[in-house]
Amino acid sequence: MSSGSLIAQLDAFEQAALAAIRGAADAAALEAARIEFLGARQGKLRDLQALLGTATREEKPVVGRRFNEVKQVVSNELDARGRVLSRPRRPDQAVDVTLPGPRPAIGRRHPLTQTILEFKDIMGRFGFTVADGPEVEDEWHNFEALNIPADHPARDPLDNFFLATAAAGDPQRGTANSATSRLLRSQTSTVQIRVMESNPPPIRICSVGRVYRPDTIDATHSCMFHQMEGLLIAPGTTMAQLKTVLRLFAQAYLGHDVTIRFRPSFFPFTEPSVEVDMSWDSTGSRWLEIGGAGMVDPNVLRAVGYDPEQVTGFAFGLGIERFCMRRHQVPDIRYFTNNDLRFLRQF
Ligand code: FA5
Repeated sequence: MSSGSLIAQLDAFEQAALAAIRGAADAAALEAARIEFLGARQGKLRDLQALLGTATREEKPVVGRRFNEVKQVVSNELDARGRVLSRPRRPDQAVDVTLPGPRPAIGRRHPLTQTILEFKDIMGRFGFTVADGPEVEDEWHNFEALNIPADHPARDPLDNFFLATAAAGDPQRGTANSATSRLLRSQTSTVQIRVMESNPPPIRICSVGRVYRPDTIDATHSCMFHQMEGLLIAPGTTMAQLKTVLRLFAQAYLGHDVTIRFRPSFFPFTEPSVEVDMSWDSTGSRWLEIGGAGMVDPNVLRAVGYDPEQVTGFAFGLGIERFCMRRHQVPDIRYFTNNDLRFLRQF
């Protein structure tokens, strides 16, 4: 082949390649042009390169120079067009105002908050109104009025979070011995006392909130957890009614496959007292304690100014985390406070 026709072929290649590259409307079209003209296996330039061998010794320098030049020009054009296509388009081209906007990420309630709301709802349907009490309590409401005298082991400073905020001049600042000591409440039973102190019977309340205990943390124990207290004071209240309310409550929240069992127990503020367990699943092979309950002790009724000859009542305190764990089969209480979004997004 003469050098003239080889040069002409290179010129024609250059024109066709540049036209295809400049006309590429997007990255895919540009890539197709690259493969067609510069592709290492089937590109047109590769075919022309194969023809270079047919040039004579004298023609080779001219044809070779033109070949390299064409290759360079086409490559540069390819790069330049690539940069243009990857540039962000003008806003009026990029935004289609008729499309719906991006959805904002919507948060959701923490599983324990969901549980608390549902607990209050169920108790409302049972006729219990919601009462509240402070998390920082005095010893009267946390212990004394609940028939837990000063020498009771439950008041051990090592078993409670006492605060170093006792009244000024108190030599026992922040210790359990001080009559003015304050502590983070260890149970929601404190609210029983507050409600009875300021309301005459009959009473039918529930109270949900945080309680604090320096317990060793494990799969079912935390040092900050939630309880729901229930208190019903009315003439003729019986233990059978208490058990029925607890069973109906557990079934309302967990469904009818849950089994509740009662074990005789002791609490200073109820007599008789029971501890309440629930089956962890339908196999019935594992039980988890969910609360304590009993008939309000006459000493408690006296402490709030009620006449135990006139009124009776029952009370219970349930662990909210454990109900929530059972409902969702959460194996470890620590998931609730780890702030792992992969866990929280499941609720
Ligand atoms: C009480 O706190 C009593 N005030 C309950 C009560 C109220 C009895 C009214 C009688 C009348 P107890 O310490 O067992 O009881 O705790 C009640 C429930 O709280 C337990 O059954 C358990 O479900 C939950 N709980 C107790 N300790 C922890 C903890 N460290 N972490 C998570 N949940 C706990």
